[in-house]
Amino acid sequence: MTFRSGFVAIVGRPNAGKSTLVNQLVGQKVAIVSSRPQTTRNRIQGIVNRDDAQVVLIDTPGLHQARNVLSRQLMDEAQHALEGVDALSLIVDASAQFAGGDEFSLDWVKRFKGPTFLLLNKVDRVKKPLLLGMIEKYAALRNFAEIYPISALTGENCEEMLKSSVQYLPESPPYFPADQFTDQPERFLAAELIREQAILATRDEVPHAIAVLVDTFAEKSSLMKICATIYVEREGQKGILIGKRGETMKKIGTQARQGIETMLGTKVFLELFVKVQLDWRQNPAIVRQLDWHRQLEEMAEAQDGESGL
Ligand SMILES: Nc1nc2c(ncn2[C@@H]2O[C@H](COP(=O)(O)OP(=O)(O)OP(=O)(O)O)[C@@H](O)[C@H]2O)c(=O)[nH]1
Ligand SMILES: [Mg+2]
Repeated sequence: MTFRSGFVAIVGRPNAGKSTLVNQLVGQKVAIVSSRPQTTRNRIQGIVNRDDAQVVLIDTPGLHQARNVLSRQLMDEAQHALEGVDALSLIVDASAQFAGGDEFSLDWVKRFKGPTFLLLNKVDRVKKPLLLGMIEKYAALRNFAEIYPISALTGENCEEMLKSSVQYLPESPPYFPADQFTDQPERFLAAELIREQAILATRDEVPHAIAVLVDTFAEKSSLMKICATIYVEREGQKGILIGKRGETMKKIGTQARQGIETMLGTKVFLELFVKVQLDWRQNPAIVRQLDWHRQLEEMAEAQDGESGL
């Protein structure tokens, strides 16, 4: 039997369902999901193992026109995700009207010269007779390798689409051990699970102004002790996060702790702080700290320095 392995980047507008799709195919929660656009802030690998293939999916921040330091970093992340991939999947929300953002995404993916799939997502919300027209419209816009209507939420047609993308991967042994499902270290996934709950508990502009950094991640006898700081940009946002008599924070803490316990498979002691960092999305030093690929590189360099390498 031929074994194929390779990398497939998933790109598309914010909220199109990229992270939902990666979680659906991996069968594990690799990336956080929310109904607000611009949830994902880093490229994250989700590893799918099949008998005849290993597909490394790369979830990315949504494609949009960058307006601040943070969104420029998000777009850099999307660009990085294209490096060395074997195939690209452009995912669009088929339940929404075609708009300027879709034009922008179609234009953006032109920079990738390899096989490109078009995924018409959220078909659980689309009347089936409309799909044919959509497929014809996209097929006329670009020479896509394949076009698949899917539902990342229900899983409809996802396995078929995955099987088809395997055909575009080279013959190769797997890149990762079969029990590994992501490249994102647990410490950063924990921060994301906290951010997910903070997004869920707030509205309007607050979700975009939230950043989470883990300060302590230490195993203490039979449990994991995690201290994290939730950053917002304004005093008012801090008030919203904390809520009446601290109720909102309490809820965020409880839900996030449960999610982290499921991920780690151990008991967790979680301590959360909230801090205001004025306009952090415009602050390159803070934005850089959210880039965990860079944080890991810096940690490795510091260690090499210590060991005299
Ligand atoms: N009905 C339906 N909803 C979906 C589907 N896929 C995703 N969603 C919903 O769409 C919203 C956005 O999903 P995400 O997976 O966070 O989207 P994303 O593309 O990763 O978004 P960003 O990280 O912001 O770029 C969530 O509320 C999902 O539940 C689908 O197939 N059907
Ligand atoms: Mg996402």
